[in-house]
Amino acid sequence: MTSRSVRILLVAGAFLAGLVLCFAVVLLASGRFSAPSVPQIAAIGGPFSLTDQNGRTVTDRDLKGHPFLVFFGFTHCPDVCPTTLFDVSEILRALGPDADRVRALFVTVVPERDTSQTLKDYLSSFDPHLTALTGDPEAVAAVAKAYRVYYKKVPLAEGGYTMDHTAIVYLMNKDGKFVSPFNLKRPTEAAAADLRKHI
Ligand SMILES: [Cu+2]
Repeated sequence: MTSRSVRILLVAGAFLAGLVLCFAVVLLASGRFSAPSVPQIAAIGGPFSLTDQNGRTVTDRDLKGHPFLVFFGFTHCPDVCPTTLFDVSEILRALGPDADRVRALFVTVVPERDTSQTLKDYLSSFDPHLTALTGDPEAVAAVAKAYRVYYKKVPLAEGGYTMDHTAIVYLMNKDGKFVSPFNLKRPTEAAAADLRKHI
């Protein structure tokens, strides 16, 4: 296992541990384990305003009425991001005409390098339903925080840098509420059927 995959696992592990902890705290705070309402793990996500690969503004309001997948990364990512975007592309293709009723967002964590034009070039390798988002570093940081996404610049021995980042794909429902991490480690048809349920 490369040190990169170890780091990614650590980041994912820390996130899930945090999620479980939140969940436990909510249940404890509610005073019983058979809480009547859905626990407040829905605090993932929220309002945002970013710019897509065509230079258009996209906000959370544009997503209302559509379930969506959202994932954070960067175009120079050597493996996780392209693999994820490929998997999501396959799912969108499997959805057929229903792909128009869902959204799939890729948010860069390196907005100073990943401009709209860079994102547009990058997306040409993937399904045309994908939207890539960039913006002011502060706006991106705020969205990442809302999704509890961790990212950090890591200098490389040979010069330049790479990014550690949370590799979770989030499934959000058509009201913009967090449903669950979206599992890509399953047959494409099963993942597509899962996403279709939320349309
Ligand atoms: Cu990546």
